[in-house]
Amino acid sequence: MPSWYLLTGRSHLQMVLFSRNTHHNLGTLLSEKGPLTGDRDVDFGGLSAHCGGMRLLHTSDWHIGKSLHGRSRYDEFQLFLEWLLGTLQEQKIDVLLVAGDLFDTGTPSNRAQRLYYSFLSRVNLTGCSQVVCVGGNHDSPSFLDAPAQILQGANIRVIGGARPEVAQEVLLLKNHAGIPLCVLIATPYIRERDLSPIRPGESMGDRERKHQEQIRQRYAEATEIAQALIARHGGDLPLIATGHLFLEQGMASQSERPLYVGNVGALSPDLFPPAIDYVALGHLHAPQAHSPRIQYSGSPLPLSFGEAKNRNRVLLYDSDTDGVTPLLVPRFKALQRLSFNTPHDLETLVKALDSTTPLFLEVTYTGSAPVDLIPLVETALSAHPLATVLSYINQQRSHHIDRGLHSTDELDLLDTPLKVFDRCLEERSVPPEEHKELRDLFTLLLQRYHEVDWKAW
Ligand SMILES: [Mn+2]
Repeated sequence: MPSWYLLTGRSHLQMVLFSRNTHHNLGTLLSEKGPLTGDRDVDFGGLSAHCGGMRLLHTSDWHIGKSLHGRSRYDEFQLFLEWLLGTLQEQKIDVLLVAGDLFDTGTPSNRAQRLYYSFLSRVNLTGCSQVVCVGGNHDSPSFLDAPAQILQGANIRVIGGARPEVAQEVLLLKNHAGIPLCVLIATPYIRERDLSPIRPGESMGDRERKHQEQIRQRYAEATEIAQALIARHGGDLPLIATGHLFLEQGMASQSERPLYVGNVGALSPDLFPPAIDYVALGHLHAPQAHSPRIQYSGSPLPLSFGEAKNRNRVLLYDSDTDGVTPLLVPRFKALQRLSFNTPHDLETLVKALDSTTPLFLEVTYTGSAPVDLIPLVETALSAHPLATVLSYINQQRSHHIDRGLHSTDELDLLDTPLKVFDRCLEERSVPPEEHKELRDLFTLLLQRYHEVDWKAW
């Protein structure tokens, strides 16, 4: 059953006959060209419609497939994606941008992939015209890019890794009727090897400065190409950019993998030319803005207990007002830290818990008297069937026990490769003055290891 729809862009107004089921444009009936400023209501022969600018939804760092202390969270990822589909429809979003780290690893599980593709297959039904996903430092560029051609047919653009030519990352996005919505500089996470080979004798500092300068040149070049494209389309399309990177003064959480050794190579926000109207960033998991124009959406779910108090959100950019509105993501499962000194404290804390919603807990005992931690906590929580303890930390014994491992081995404390490396330095009596350099080198090796696109060939 065809329907009338009024389709608008910044410089066009068009009335088309549109198939409600297939979204196919069946023919243009009326067209008006020329700059339209601000919102206005238009009346075409008794059929009126609201004419506004482009509405873009920015999200990042989904990390589909990531678990928490061995506990999978597929139900929460699914609920988030369902919520996002509803939000795209309710908020009349034209463009969805995902600024990297769609998956937690370069080889996501089949279940994680099913969630992703099931989501993408339903975006078109929400009225959203364009989806653009760029790769993050956790994503495998070749894995994301593999289905790019087939997805492009469904108005889903994927840029998994840096393209050889910057121009290939500059996209003109159009709505279902073919009217331009915006120009997007779709920049994924840029690896050092994407830009230049390492030369013998270069220090880490030299390499970092070179990498930063090359990223700056890339955005400058992309902006020039984008501005020329905008000029060819009437001159007033919004210019949007993405990035998956660490900006100076950014606030890291516990769940990001460092991009640079000690994050000393953080980038300056002035690398984004002022011609860009909005910069949609990914990488940092806590919601934060450098300025209204340059923002991190943050991850939609808290990915570690340290992020339990974050107000996770997605961001809505409206090109008409040039304003950004946060849309809070519902908390599908609460994460909470309980820290207690005496069994009495524990009882008080447990009484204050909400027993009506599902809850993941991290429990820390800070007292000095010996206690049998797990039975103590299990008894205290017996009236809270919806609460699940994922991690016990007994500071008195300096033991960290992950439930399910059934181990009190001290190695459980060493939950990152760097902590294991530190222990090696200690045990091999390496002089302390050598620690920093060795740790930096080890971190660099780890980063290199994570950045290998293992299944690219
Ligand atoms: Mn991330």
